[in-house]
Amino acid sequence: MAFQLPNLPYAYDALEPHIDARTMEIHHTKHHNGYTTKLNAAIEGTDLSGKTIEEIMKDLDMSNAAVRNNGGGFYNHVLFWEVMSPNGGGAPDGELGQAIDAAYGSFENFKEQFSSAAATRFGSGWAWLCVHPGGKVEICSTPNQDNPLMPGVGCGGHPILGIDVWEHAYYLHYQNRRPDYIQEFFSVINWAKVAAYYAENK
Ligand code: MN3
Repeated sequence: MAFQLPNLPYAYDALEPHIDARTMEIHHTKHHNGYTTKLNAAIEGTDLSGKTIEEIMKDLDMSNAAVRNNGGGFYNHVLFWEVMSPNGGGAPDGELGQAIDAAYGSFENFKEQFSSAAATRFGSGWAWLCVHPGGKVEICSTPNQDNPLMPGVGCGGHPILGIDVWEHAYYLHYQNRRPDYIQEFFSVINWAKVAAYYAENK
């Protein structure tokens, strides 16, 4: 069974004005679709075919550039769409909120450090909030389409929140103003979904 491009859980214009409809449509139908197609081509007829995307990520041969780039691209964007919502924003409460406070002192300090990780990622990549077994959370960042599930990326735990800082994620609307895009991303974070990923993977 080949991997399929998932539908977005909202309309392309649902995240306006924070993320514009044209960016969302191109990002989903061109970029994510491209990673999906190329991932399927890369694993067809290999022993990776039939595995889940998480299995493929965790056992990845990092020298396999086609699966690293396109499998990462597939997985990362599936998470990205899910952790955004037109009803998003605010701050997490419950056990996720407590874990963030325990690690970073306050939500405001977490926001500052997460934003810094996203802003200072040189070139293309992602910033993440991950959870380690036991429930500790950690911010980290990876280049290109790498992610924390991959072996040896120096960014541990299971990702529960990710922001795409490739220019294709923001350039149409924000041009070179990546920090403005990161600020607006916080207005669409679906903390209920992030909390669910936290509970599943802690
Ligand atoms: Mn992208």
